[in-house]
Amino acid sequence: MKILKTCFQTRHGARPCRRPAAALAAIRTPSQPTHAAADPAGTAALPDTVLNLRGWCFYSLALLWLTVCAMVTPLMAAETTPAAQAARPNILWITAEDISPNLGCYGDPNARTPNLDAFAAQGARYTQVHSVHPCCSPSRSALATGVFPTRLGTFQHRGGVNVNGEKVRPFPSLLREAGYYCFNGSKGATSKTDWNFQVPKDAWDFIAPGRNSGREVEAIEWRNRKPGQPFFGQLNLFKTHQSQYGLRAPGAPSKALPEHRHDPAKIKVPPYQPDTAAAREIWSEYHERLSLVDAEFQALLEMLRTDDGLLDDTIIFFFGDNGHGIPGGKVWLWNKGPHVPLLVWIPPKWRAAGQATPGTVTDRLVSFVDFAPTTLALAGVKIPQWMEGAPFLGPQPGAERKYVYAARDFHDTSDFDTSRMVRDERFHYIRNFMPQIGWDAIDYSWTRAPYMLESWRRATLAGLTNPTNRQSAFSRSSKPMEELYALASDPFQLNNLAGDPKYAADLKRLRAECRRWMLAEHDLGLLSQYELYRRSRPDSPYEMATDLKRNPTAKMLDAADLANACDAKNLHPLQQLMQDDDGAVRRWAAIGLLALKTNATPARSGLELGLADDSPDVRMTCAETLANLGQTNVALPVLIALLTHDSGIIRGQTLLALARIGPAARAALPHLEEALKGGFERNLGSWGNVPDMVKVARAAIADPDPPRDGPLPAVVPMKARRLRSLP
Ligand SMILES: [Ca+2]
Repeated sequence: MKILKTCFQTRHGARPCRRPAAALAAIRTPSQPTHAAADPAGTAALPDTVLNLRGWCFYSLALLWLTVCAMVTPLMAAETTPAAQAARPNILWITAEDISPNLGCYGDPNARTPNLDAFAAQGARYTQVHSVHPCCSPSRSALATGVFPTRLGTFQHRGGVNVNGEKVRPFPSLLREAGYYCFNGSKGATSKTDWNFQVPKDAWDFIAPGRNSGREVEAIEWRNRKPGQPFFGQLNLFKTHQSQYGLRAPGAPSKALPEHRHDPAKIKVPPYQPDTAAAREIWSEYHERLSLVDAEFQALLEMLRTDDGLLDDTIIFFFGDNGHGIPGGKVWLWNKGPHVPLLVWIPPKWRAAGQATPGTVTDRLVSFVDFAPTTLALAGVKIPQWMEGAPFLGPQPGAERKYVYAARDFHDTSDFDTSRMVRDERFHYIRNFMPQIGWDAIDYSWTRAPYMLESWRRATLAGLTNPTNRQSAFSRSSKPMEELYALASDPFQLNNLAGDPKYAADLKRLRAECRRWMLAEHDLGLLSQYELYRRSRPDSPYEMATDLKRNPTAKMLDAADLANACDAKNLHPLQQLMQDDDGAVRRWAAIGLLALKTNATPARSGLELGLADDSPDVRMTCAETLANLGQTNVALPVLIALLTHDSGIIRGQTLLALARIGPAARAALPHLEEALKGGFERNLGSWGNVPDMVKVARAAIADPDPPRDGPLPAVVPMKARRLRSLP
């Protein structure tokens, strides 16, 4: 009776859904009858005899229907029979924005997450799960499709990529075809697609209004499925998002509920950051948010268990979509960027032997490309060919991975950067393709954590950070081509071992694996973002990737190897590469010359020829190089012209090039102001926060010597200023 009432009232949106927290008992309580199992025909309120008769009729008809369908269209029958539906578990993904494994169950001394810790104890806790990108939309594109963003073309954050739906489909579309009710967002959580490509109409039965719509989600969405229908739901907990912390001055009062507050004095700051009052403040804010999300998670669990009795028929994944939003995490490829927690609950009746039993802790390497195939496997749906990952749970898990991989590319208002990561059980390897720009080239975090970063800057100026390890990373204007970290002896990745002869063999192995992966994936990130879009039309980047004429991965990788060595010995081969037929290869040669700084002086005539190159990327890079060599008279007119290029990507990149050149580009400033009045921002696409970027660029060009001391400005200290004021 209770169940029928639940269904009825939910469909009319009138039923209050939450009950007082029963926290830890939630998982441990013996199962209640499930929605699907207890009431397959929606007749629970009827007398027993009627129920039995109707049930008999239902199953007889179902059997007849099954038989007919099996004779006519066997595949369709397998996907849509009520019998098949009844035999399938519900699956719920609960994602928390921007969290690293900073939960109590992962041993974090700062954490207070009792609900998630109790949940972990009743299922499996994965210690080595990695996103394929340290930021949201590329990560989510891989979660949805099981394909690496560098293969799909979705690696530039919010690049709005064309994904041909005949080639690659998000897995909820497949679940729906197999009879699942699929929803994104529900009461107590937000929706989030953010796949970096258009969400196909067939992907979801329901997507809740977005977080910015101002509309609260009232319905408990799993109740809107048909009786007996299994569901897949994705619920997003937003409160840990980077935007939710970092703007509180040290010592300012917390607005968190008393039970979620964390005392900054008790925070342990990780050693890759200086231990300052502002660092303690941002970490305590982050942990407040984690405690809040812990409570929100428990409320969802309560709805599922206490209100609807669905826990014993629902597989639950809890995980982060990328790492923490404190500088050094999200958007970088050190482990706090892609490394996330994953907790899995599989009800006993849906467990394959030995999987996710209470208290399981596993070090198995898992990648985000494995999530879609795993979810399909758990639902009993065939895994399509295009998926690159393998299931780590279900009836036939794939072999354990030896490596996980990730990429870092463009993010809001930042420089375009390109890095790749390969990690095995023992080592974390990063290959930087833009070593000529520093780790702080990405402005994103700096604008969102001003107090902490200002304190970091001041600690560096006062000599309180270690100049040789990662503590000083953000004060350097360039980065190495390769990084190698030993995970067991250096869990916080302080010391780069890439130059240590003791680790030469491991470096060689991981370097080779990185190259192998990039070639196997036809990594689209070696093309400039402008060329990625231009060359792929009218196809999708995914289809273009394997066309060696349009995406000559090996040739570009060879050129990048030469360019990224930043070695004057490569001057001549780089000059030769400037003659290559392909503009994408010439771009890498130009990047190599830019990285050589004054050592590129002998290449000046070639660089001047490059100012008239067909490729705007090449023109821009040659102009930046020449401006750095003092040739602003020839360089600036080219950059000024590019400020009004048809492509928003080129206009945006030119702005960043001018910012890097700095005061020497002052003559371009009036032209920039003119361009800004004349529709500079049109079609900028992925440039989510242009005004911030413009501020940074203006400051860098116009203000060569900002004051080093004095009070912290109310808003956003400029990254470019910092670059100039540090040694
Ligand atoms: Ca995120």
